[in-house]
Amino acid sequence: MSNSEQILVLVKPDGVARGLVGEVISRIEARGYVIAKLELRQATAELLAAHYAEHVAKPFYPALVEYMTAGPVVAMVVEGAQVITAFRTMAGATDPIKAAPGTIRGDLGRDWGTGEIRNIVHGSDSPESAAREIALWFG
Ligand code: DAT
Ligand code: MG
Repeated sequence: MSNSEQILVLVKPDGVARGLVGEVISRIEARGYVIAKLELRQATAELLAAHYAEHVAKPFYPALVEYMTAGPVVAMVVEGAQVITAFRTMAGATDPIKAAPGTIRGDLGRDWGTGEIRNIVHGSDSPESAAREIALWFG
């Protein structure tokens, strides 16, 4: 029996625009995880409202939607045992200026002075979130 799990990973519009798709994929592959699905997508406000349901009512949400619809994202399903915990550790803290060196956000991100947090990647935070988000993006 396999204890493999899946996570939804997004390379966000800043990551795509800055040419960091390969870097993110390289880190995932170098770690030994498997990309099961991958697609370049333009997120819509409707998709994001479902994806970020927990944040819709928060003051930063309008800026988050503007950021996330500024250009295409690369959506991926990544597989492997404990991949959710592993990818969240690889991504680093939500705010790139607090993310540890060695993480995707800590190595590749910064505060751009635009007001919102641009942090290159999304990764589902639990098996339940992953199942919900994979259904939203790839269902
Ligand atoms: P993560 O992406 O680390 O799972 P999250 O789910 O709490 O973080 O937030 C989702 C996105 O929303 C995050 O990537 C950027 C934005 N965000 C979260 N908290 C924020 C805050 N306090 N101020 C501005 N943007 C925020
Ligand atoms: Mg989150």
